[in-house]
This record gives sequence, C-alpha cells and structure tokens, in this order.
Amino acid sequence: MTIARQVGMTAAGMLVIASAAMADPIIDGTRDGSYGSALAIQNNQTGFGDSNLGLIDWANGSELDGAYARVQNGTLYLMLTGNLESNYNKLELFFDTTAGGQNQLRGDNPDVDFNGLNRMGNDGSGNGMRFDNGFEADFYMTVTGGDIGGGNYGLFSNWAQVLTGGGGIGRYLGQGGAGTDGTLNGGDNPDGIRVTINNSNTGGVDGGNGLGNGDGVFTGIELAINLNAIGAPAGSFNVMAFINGGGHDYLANQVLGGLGGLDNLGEPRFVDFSQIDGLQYFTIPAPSAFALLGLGGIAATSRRRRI
Ligand SMILES: [Ca+2]
Ligand SMILES: [Ca+2]
Ligand SMILES: [Ca+2]
Ligand SMILES: [Ca+2]
Repeated sequence: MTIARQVGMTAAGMLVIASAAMADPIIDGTRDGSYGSALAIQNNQTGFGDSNLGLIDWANGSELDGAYARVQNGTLYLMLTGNLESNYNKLELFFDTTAGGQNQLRGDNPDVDFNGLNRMGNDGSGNGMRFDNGFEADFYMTVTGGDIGGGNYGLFSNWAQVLTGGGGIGRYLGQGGAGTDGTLNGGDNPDGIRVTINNSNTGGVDGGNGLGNGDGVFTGIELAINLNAIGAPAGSFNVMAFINGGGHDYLANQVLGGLGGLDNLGEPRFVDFSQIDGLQYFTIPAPSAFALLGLGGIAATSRRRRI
C-alpha cells in the first residue's frame, strides 16, 4: 500500500513536471519560470531614468534588464525585463532570422509609427544605424506606451519588414494595455502578435552611465510572436533590443546585449554597433533545442525541485 502510493505520487509528480516544461509562457508582463536562464543580462546603468514608481502601467524611467525567450508551438515568447517609461519612449526590436536584410538601416523602409523606422535610417547622406558585423535585420517591431487621455494608459505596437532592398510592408498592430493577455485591438495584426507590459520594476540597473547589473528582475515587456511574422525561422536566430526616444530619435544606453558602461548613444543615424565592444544582440536557440534539449522549462523545474 505504501509502495503503491509512493509510485502513484511519483507518476503524478512526473506529469506535473512534464506539463510545466511544455506549458506556454503566460503573456502578462511577468517572467515565467519556464523561460529559464537569461539570454542576455544588462551590464549598463540606465541614462533614461531609474523608475521608482512601482506601478503596473506608469513608469518614470526606461531600462532593459534582461532578455528571456522560449520558442514553442510555432511562437516566439520573448520577455524583456525592466521598464518602458510611459512618456512614449520606444522599445525597438530587430530580428535577423533569414538570409539577406540590412546591416545598416536604409531610409526607404516601411512607414510605421510616424515613420519611426526611417528616423533611424539613412537620411540621404549615407548614414543610418549600423548593426554588429554579420547582423542583417529582416524584421522590426516597436512598442510604446503612455497617456491616452483621462489618465488612462495605452500600449501600442508596430511591425515592419526590413528587406535587403528597402520597401516592403509595415503594420500598425494595434492598441493594448498593461497587465493584459497581450491582445492588440484596432490594428492590422494577421499573425495575432501579442504584447503587454508590467512596468512595476524598481530594481535592476540604477541610473547612470557606468556598469550595471540587470539580473533578477521579473517584470517588463512580454511578447508572443508567431514565427510566421518574422520569417518562420527553423533554426537559431538573432535579436537585438534597445530603448529609443519618443520620436525614435535618441538612442539610450539600454541595449541588449549591453554596452558595458557607456552614456546614451544619441542620434540613431550615427550609431555603429560594430564599433562598440561586445555583441549588441542575443541569440534565440532553435525551436528543436527548446523541445528536445529542454532548454528553459526543464532546467527551471529542476532548480525548483532542488530547493
Ligand atoms: Ca508571463
Ligand atoms: Ca538577415
Ligand atoms: Ca532600475
Ligand atoms: Ca558591437
């Protein structure tokens, strides 16, 4: 009887572990245990304000403390811990998922978010933000939030192709909010991309332009991106994330991977990440790595079991 009960409990425990490993992260702005270890941790203090409000929606500073991801069931779940100041500062995301793309941003990309993508690109004089060597962006997303009137907070997101020869299509994905399931309304969002924010972090890096440590933060911006919206990558791919000013016009020192103790970078068109030490992007493992090797979920479950 005792042995049977122990066997039964063991089987039940294994089922719990299996389901925890397989469960999709919940889009709510809080980092799920199933994300596992960080893919990038911030190493730079923030020059865009160290938020101390502790509110789910409003924040008085921006920082990117860490990047966490899972690829599961055809979806990239991406968790960027930190804050996005609710003054319409921007989170910028670039995805290098397929062959070709742009290592230096052109000036004739799709007009999204008040032409914000092209605000970082070539103004006709041959400038334009330049990525690390080998990073050739294929897709772009941006997220922003602030007062939509009456003291209410709104979150907004846009998406665009970044084609080798420019042009292509862009979309306003819609409006969401803080602490939601990420649903975006009123836009053109055929792949059902979801994004939300929990802006309540008061830890992570502090204010300044020296070295910082963004480890141990559990809230921020969380996205669910159908892989079809970013070129349906079958293998590993690279992502970079940074904070930009309200007009996509002033690059913060909040970049993942980090800058290693630099001041805000300023005019995006003059920024050249290949000239900044370290890799200002991070790598998302292939979907098969999450499914077969148990990256993230099983490791996190194992840690919990040992405690
Ligand atoms: Ca979550
Ligand atoms: Ca590419
Ligand atoms: Ca902070
Ligand atoms: Ca670099």
